[in-house]
Amino acid sequence: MRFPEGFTWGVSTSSYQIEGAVKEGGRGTSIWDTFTQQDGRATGDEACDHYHRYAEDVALMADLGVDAYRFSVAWPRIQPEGTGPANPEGIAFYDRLVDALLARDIDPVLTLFHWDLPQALEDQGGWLNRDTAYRFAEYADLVGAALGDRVKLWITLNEPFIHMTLGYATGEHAPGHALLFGALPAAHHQLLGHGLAVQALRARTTSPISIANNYSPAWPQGGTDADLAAAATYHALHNRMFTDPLLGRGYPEIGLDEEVVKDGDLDIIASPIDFLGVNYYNPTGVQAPLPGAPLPFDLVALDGYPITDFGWPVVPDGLRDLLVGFLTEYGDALPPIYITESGCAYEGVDDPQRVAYLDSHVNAVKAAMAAGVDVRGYFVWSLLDNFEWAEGYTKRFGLVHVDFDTQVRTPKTSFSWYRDLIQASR
Ligand code: GBH
Repeated sequence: MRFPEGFTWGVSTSSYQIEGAVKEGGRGTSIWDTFTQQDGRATGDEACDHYHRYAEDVALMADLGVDAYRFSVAWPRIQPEGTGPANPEGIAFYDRLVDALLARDIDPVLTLFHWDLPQALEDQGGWLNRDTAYRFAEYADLVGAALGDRVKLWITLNEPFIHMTLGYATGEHAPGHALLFGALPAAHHQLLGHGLAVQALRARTTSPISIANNYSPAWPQGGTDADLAAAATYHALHNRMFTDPLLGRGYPEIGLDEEVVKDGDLDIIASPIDFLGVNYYNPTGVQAPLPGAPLPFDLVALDGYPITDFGWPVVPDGLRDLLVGFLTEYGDALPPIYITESGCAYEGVDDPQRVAYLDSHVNAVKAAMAAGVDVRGYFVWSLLDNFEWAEGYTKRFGLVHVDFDTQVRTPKTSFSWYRDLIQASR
């Protein structure tokens, strides 16, 4: 089976991971600036210097032959303090980027929030504060007003589950709170902000609008009822919590405090979306917790699979199962799907493991499509090696190698492979 005509091949990045220039263009401070200033951590101060080198990066994408580029807007470039009118210099940067893409026939796919919250909003409680949802809608309106005529697909949030978990439950990411289940309001407020932003954007654009979720099939390790129940609980938390309410089904039972969810919130969250953005890396192994453990599940490594430089298992079947599972779970309520991130960390400019990884995952998408899932596009994470959050610059996900001393870009073996795949599927 060939990919249908009009299937979108793309690459993804995010603002804090590539832009650098954190003090330029009137940009305010984000939670990631604050977080990385501690304990000698790597920072995104320079990252890939994309803020200055975007034209070179767009030229690389034109060579690659992609149909679309998914990037994110840094909220603190648009509203340095998280509120108030748009900063013209911030808008101007994304204006230039969008026009450069369109000039090369590359569709701009814009994510409004990929984790770099203005620090001023974190000072008011960040996503634990319900107000942040309303601030987010105002920000969405400003970006919509500026770019609504040219962006081809809109994505409100990137991976609210991961942002809640690593940012608010374990503290591995900014803003660094370790609240365990106390983090759940950060999920609800992100989803509320998503719904409000969808409504704001509708007035500004006719382009499709959605969200990009991280999905991980919960694979029970061990066959006891308790193992199956633990896997179901993890599935509800990681996957269903960020999908059921979008599709009008309300929240699964995951212990979200009833007082956090106000009357009318679920209607706002269920504002119709035009597609579902799916970021997939790997399934999660789940077992019953030991007696007295703090969480209702125990996450365990999946044995028997190759692993990437990050230690994550390579499981293309997980992607096929995930997509086919959506069809079973949501049926007619399931909108078309874009794979908004898929990729892996490996060293080297010659990267046959990345080629094998991407090839097997593209085939998993094909298999899901053959089983009836409506997938419209596939975006590789990432165009460039970049700032990999808690791991700094030690994990390389790019199709293009970046020398972080010289900023020299070198296309990898996987870049040529992806270019050939795109050409062959036209
Ligand atoms: C995405 O998050 C982000 O959107 C992106 O910014 C980031 O650079 C990219 O992925 C690569 O990290 O079961 O122990 O093997 C991905 C979130 C969380 C997905 C950890 C994979 C594996 C945990 N990831 N998960 S494990």
